[in-house]
Amino acid sequence: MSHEIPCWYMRGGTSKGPFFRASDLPSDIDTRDAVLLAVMGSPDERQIDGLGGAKPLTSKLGILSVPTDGVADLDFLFGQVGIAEAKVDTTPNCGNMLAAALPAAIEAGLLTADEGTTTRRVRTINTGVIAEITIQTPGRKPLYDGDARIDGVPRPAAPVTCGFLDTEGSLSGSLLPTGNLRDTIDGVAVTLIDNGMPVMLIAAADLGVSGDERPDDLDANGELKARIEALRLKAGPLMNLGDVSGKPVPKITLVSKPRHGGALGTRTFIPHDCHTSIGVLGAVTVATAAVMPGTVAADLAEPGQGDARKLSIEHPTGEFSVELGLENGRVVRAALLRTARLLMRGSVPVSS
Ligand code: NQM
Repeated sequence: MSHEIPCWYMRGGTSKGPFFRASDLPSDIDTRDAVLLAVMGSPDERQIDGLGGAKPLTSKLGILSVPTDGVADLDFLFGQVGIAEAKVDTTPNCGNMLAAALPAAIEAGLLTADEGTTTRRVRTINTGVIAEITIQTPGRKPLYDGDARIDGVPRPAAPVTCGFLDTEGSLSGSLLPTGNLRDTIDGVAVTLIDNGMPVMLIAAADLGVSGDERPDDLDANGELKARIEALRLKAGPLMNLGDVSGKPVPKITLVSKPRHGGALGTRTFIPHDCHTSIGVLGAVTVATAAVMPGTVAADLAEPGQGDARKLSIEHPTGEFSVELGLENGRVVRAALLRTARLLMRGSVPVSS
């Protein structure tokens, strides 16, 4: 016997995956995850029997519900689905998939749109981070076509603006979980920081690379990847994340001087594959480190000046602009642009 689960397949920023209404999925978490793994085709390196794209950025999903606590308008549960591993990890945030949550919720009939533009508070329930998201809704329907461009996505689309407050210590408990702007692990200087995403920053040069390599070339460098993983396993407990051997956090960002007029050069591992661009809250966290003198990023960055700054974080397919609001030297707000698109609406058959 099989039944069908309604599904909206969305691109959010530089990631994509299916979105579901929580009410359409089993309420028992183990049963729900078994269904989601079958839908995505995991565990299997090719995810050949499911919707997953066999890469971390395309093995993601979102689960939506409407909260009644008045704090947020929409709850978004992000799932990072293991590819070869039978695991749905709902621990971390994903700002890219978050960009698709509001249009998906309107498509799914969970929320109604305003005329013209629609702004709602979307809570990522993985960590409790709340973002104010604005999308275009002429005729009270999400508009996907438009002129906004983000690097890492070939075609322009309608803008999705995302504003974040209170992202400090999303999973690590505080912005600098060790209390230090820099630490040393195995003789390597690192900054351990979490402003929405736990990230270990390392100067690329300290690991013998320039930080300008193509992701494929970095992925092919087994020695570098082994070194990064050894450092990451030690960073995990220092960042209050415990044993991170099976976890997708912390991410690792190799930083270098900007080469294209931006604020900082980056190559980010998420955590085992090199990102073709950079994650959203990863970029917010890296930009935050860049404006904090004493971090390994600040040494190399061109961070600008003042309480309202726009930092262009360079990455393998272009740049990611993050607007930061500072008060007394502390980052208190972040804003950025994404785009999102409905790729398919339908239902997935599930054996029961
Ligand atoms: O940092 C990739 C992505 C992400 C996460 C990752 C993200 C974020 O590009 O908020 O968006 O770091 O695994 O979707």
